[in-house]
Amino acid sequence: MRYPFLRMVRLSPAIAVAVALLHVFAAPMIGKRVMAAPGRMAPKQPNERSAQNQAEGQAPAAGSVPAVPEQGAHMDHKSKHGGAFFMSLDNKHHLEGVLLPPSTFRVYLYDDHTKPLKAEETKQANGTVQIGDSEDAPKIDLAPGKKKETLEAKLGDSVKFPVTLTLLLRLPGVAPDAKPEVFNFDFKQFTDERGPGTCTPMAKMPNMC
Ligand SMILES: [Cu+2]
Repeated sequence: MRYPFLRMVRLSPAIAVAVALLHVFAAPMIGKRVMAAPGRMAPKQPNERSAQNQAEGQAPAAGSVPAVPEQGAHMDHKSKHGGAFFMSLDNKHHLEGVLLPPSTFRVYLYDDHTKPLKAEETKQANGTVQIGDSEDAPKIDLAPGKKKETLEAKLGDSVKFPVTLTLLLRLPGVAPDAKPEVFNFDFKQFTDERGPGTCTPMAKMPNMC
């Protein structure tokens, strides 16, 4: 999905306002963070359903009402390491995934102000990653990385580009037996850690990418 942000500056103010309004109204249609990928036919998990509800403008399911964002939170939705940036459904966290040679998938965890989590907070998160988007794919555990705010997994020799990775993540504050939140990453190549990265907007993201 590509937005004409850069071109907007060349438009007249009236057209710019119209484009901005279109952006706001169109975003729920195209901002689905969890996409129904082909071949993933199993019933949606609760968190996926609530993402759908948000995307369709419905009230979130009971128990998943997002907290009111703190002042100053959610002002920064830019990747920091050239990776794919997401906001989580709990409205309290952000994350970024990178794929590094030879086969390391690393997830950076951030708070609502996009500050890196502390080591003790990162320890409260856990997750798995699957190669591809099939629920039957083997789940590879994520373990704490060298940097305090990271979780990592080695994917072995099975990474062939383009590759989709499915991250199932429980963020800090989530019950240990809760359904993990699902994030899909599409990598065409290894991450350029100095590159601009990407950001996937979602409904209810207060200050989009
Ligand atoms: Cu945010």
